[in-house]
Amino acid sequence: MDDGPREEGDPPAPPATRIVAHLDMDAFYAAVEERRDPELRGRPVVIGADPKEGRGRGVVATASYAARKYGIRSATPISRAWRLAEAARRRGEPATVFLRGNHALYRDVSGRIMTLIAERADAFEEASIDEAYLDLSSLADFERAEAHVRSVKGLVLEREGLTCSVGIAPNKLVAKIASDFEKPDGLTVVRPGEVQGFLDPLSIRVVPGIGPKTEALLRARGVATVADLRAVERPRLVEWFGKWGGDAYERARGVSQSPVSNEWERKSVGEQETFEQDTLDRTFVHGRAVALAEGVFRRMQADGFAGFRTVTVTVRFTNFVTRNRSSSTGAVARTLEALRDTALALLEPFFDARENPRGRMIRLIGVRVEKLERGSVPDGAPADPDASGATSLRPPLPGG
Ligand code: DCP
Ligand code: MG
Repeated sequence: MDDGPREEGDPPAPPATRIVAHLDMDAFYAAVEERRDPELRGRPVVIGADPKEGRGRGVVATASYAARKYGIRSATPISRAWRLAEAARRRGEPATVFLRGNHALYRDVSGRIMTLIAERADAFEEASIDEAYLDLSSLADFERAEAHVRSVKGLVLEREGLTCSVGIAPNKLVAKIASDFEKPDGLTVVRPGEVQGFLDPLSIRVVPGIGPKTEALLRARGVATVADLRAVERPRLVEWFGKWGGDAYERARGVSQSPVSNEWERKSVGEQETFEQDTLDRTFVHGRAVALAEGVFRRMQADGFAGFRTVTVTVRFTNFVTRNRSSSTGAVARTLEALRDTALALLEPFFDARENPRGRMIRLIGVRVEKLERGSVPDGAPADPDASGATSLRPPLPGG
C-alpha cells in the first residue's frame, strides 16, 4: 500500500479497496449426478472413464466427498480408483458407483448457474465449468459483500439444488485460495488487513502455479508454508525459478492486480479421448479426430460462439509424453470444415519422424478451439437469447 503525502483538509481518498469473490461448485459433476438420482446421495460416486474392473484406461474427472475418503480424486487413474474402491468395499465400507458422466448436462447446469451469478456482480469472469470470479467492489464493504454472497449461494441452492464454496478477498488470487479453504458449502472472508495472516500458515501448494514438482523443489529447500516462501528474497526466487520466481514473490504476499474481466466467455472449448488401445493407425485416429471436432464445434455453437481463431490438437503417446500443436489465423474461422481440416493437418506430423521420431503409439488425442468470437449461430440454430446481453456492463448491484 502506498499512502502518498496528504495535506490537511484533503478530501478522503476514494475507496481503493477491491472486493472480489471466487465461487467454486462442490464436487460439481458428482453433485449433479446425486441431485439427478437421489439413490446416489451420500454414497461414494466417481465420474470418469470406464473402470472395466480395474483394466480401464483414462482418469477420474471427479469424485464425491464420500469417494474422496477412499483416496480417489480428480485425475486419479481410473484403474487405481477401482482398486481403492475395491479395497474399501472389502473393509466393509460402502460400494462405489462408477459413472461415465453426462457432460452435456453438466454444461447446461453450469450455464444456468453462470447466468444466475453473472447478473449479480459488477463484473463477472467464468474461470472454468464450475468456477467464476465476481467483482463486488460497488458494495464497498466486506460485510455487505458477505451478505450478498450468502444470498447468491442460497439462490444457487434453491434453483439448482447444488452447494458451492466462496472466498471473498481484495483480489482474485486470495479469493481463489479462500474459496478452497472451507469446502463443501464454505464461505471464507479475508479482509485486506487479514491477507498475510490468512496465507502464512497455509501449505505452498495453495499458491496457484505451485504444483507437485515446484512443491518438491521448494520443500527440499526447507520452504513448506507461505510464510516460509515469504521469507525467501526475491533474487533467490528468480535464481531458482527465473521469471516465475518474481510471480511467486508477489503471490506469497497475496498481491495480484489482475482484474475480473468483464467478458464471460470461456477462453476455449475442447474435448479429448483416450483410446481403448494405443495406436498409430492413421485412419482410425483421423476418424476419432473428426468426431472430436464435430463435438467441439457443436458445443462451441451451443455456448453462443460463432467462430474461432486458434485450433490446438493434443497428442499423448504411450509413454505419457504429451504434445500440443496449434494453428492460428488472422481471420475468424466459422465452419466445421475449417476446424476438421486444421485439426487433421496438425495431427499429421505425429505419424512420422517430424513429431514422432521413435514411432511411438498414440494413447490420447484432443481437439480444442480458442480465441472464440461471440456471435449468432448460422442456420437459425437456437442461440441463448441472454448470452449477448451478458457481455455488456452490468447495472450496479442491488443496494450497492
Ligand atoms: N474436472 C475434470 N478433470 C479434472 C478436474 C476437474 O474433468 N482433472 C471436472 C470435474 C469436476 C469439475 O471439473 O466436477 C470441477 O472441478 P473442481 O476442481 O472444482 O472439482 P470439484 O468441483 O469436483 O470438487 P471441489 O468440491 O473440490 O471443487
Ligand atoms: Mg469445484
